[in-house]
Order: sequence, then C-alpha cells, then structure tokens
Amino acid sequence: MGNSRSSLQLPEEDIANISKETGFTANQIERLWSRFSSLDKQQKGHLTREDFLRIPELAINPLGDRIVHAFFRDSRQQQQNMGGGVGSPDPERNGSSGGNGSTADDMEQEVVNFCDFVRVLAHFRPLKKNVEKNKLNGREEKLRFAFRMYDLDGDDKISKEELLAVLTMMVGANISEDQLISIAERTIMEADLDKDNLISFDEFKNVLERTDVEQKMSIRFLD
Ligand SMILES: [Ca+2]
Ligand SMILES: [Ca+2]
Repeated sequence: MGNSRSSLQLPEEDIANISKETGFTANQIERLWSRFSSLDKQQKGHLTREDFLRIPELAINPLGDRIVHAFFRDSRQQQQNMGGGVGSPDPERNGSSGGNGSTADDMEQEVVNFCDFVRVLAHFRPLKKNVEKNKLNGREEKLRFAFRMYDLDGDDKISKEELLAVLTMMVGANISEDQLISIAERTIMEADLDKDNLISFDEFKNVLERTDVEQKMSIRFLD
C-alpha cells in the first residue's frame, strides 16, 4: 500500500476542486488518477485518442470509436461552458486552454487532460437518492452524451446516414444493408416530430422518455 507514488501525487487543492465539481470522493479521484496515469503511457499529462483505444473494453466494443469520439467532443464542450474550470494537476500543460473563453485552438484540441477525464466519467456516476443531484450525471447529461455518439458531424441532428453508421457497427454483417436502411428510415420516421428527416436532441429525448437511462448509463465506481 502506501508506497512511493510521488510523481503520481495530485495536489490536495485539485482533489478538493474536482470533488466539488464532479461529486466524486477524494478516494475515487485518487483511483481515477492512477487509472489516468496508467493510460497515459508516455507521461504526457493528457490522453490522446490512441490512449483511449488501448483500453481493452473500448477496443473490442463495436461502438468504442464512437464512445471515444463523444469523450473528446464532450470535454471540449465543457471547457467552453466552464471557461477552464479547475486547474490541471499537470505542471507541464501549456497555457492554451487555461484561460477563460475559447479559441480556435481549443476547438481543435485532440487531447483530454485529467480534469476533462474526470468530468466525462462523472456522467456515469450512479444517481443516489439522498445525495443532491450533481448536474454532470443527471438524465439530461447522460442523454446528451449518448446523442453525441450518434451525431458524428456535430450539427446537433442525427441524420439517416449517422444512424445507419451506428447500426452497421452494432449489428455488423448479420443483417443486410437493405434491411438496415429500412430500420434506420423507420426509426427516423417514428422519432421525427417536425418532419425534417433528422432527429433533434428533443426528439431523441422523447424516444427515450421511458428508458431508464440513469440505470443503463451508470458505472459503479469504487469508494
Ligand atoms: Ca449530425
Ligand atoms: Ca426532426
């Protein structure tokens, strides 16, 4: 146990800030920090898409690529919303995303630092009845995350082609393309309330109204 991990130590202050923002306990944050550090093979202080795709669960998941995509999109969005948020524990991080407001560079960012990492994972924290709801793991946020897995081009609508791409990954070669196309068309028809042939986030939410998203999108984090 308590042996040397000096280079992996997170400053107390960062732990407190991250805990306040995400609802994770200090212990959980320490665990996530060691997970993060072990994924960060070259000790870069951030994760790239390649680092994520080395996670075995994601590498074998037909939707892995989509999940990683949503991870990057999500953390970019949150940086904009929160104007930087809590400080990064990485002393080497360059200043490009440290300030308020976003620049074109932020939009192009293809890395996830530890704070981003924890924030995205916070979407998957189970909701606890007695604990005050943290906005990162609410139903709306979980649905947003799922929506982004489909919306590849980021225009806030799911097109038939985007739906088809996900369906193809999920069922692979088991169903003919013609059948998939008709499933995609039917799904859009049923969800599409304003008849623009696209699924908006509101329409998406509507379809999933009765699904227990909170349960399905929860991961048990150890205390
Ligand atoms: Ca789209
Ligand atoms: Ca629509």
